Amino acid sequence: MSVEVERKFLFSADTLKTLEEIGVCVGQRQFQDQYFDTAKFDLTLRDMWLRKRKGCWELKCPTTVDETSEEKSKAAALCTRYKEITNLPEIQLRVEEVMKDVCADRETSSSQEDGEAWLSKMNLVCFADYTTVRRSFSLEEEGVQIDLDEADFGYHVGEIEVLVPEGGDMQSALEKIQRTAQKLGLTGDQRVEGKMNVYLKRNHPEHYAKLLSTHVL
Ligand code: V4E
Repeated sequence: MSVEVERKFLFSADTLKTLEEIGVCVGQRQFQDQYFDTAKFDLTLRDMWLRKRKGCWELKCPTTVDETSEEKSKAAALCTRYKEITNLPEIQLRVEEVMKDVCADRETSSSQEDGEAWLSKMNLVCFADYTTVRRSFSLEEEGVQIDLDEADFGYHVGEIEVLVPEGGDMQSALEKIQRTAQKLGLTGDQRVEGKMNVYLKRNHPEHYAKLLSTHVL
């Protein structure tokens, strides 16, 4: 399991020009994301994001932040950190833990479920469905990837991303992101909204408001 550390940014034609000068475009791809939760938002209110992308399941969960002074820096506050789980039985176990109180009558382990029966068993339904065109760039800085995303609902956002193996060097990842942000000339000191914020605000304002009021978004 790895931890994804990332900083989002708004990009312009100038950012793209800089990126083409300092990095190498390593590809463009398109993918559909479908996100799942219960009608009461049991997962997302815990900042857990279950999605299916290109036929694969992924669960993003919060990490416990190491409270060193460096990690309390302004630059670190612009970054998010999430554990990324891609192993389906482990995803099902994590979801099951959350649903313990919600679904009283589960008898078998969800890892033995066929197909997607586990979704209905845990009352999970799709609440967001969108497609992204992503251009990815790599830099000389080792392990840094930059993605420029264009979502089909008209929102564009970039992200600087470093994957840290569990227990790996978080500080070095934050520094790599900070150096990359400087190279790109990013000056903003506010967190930039992700695709999901904008999608929910437009399509599911009640869900969005709940996430805001519980400080998940
Ligand atoms: C973690 C999260 C959500 C799930 C989507 O995560 P995100 O990184 O925005 O999506 P995407 O498509 O870029 O995934 P990738 O390909 O990088 O894995 S939706 C909301 N969150 C929480 C969250 C937050 N609180 N603040 C910010 C700035 N982003 C996400």
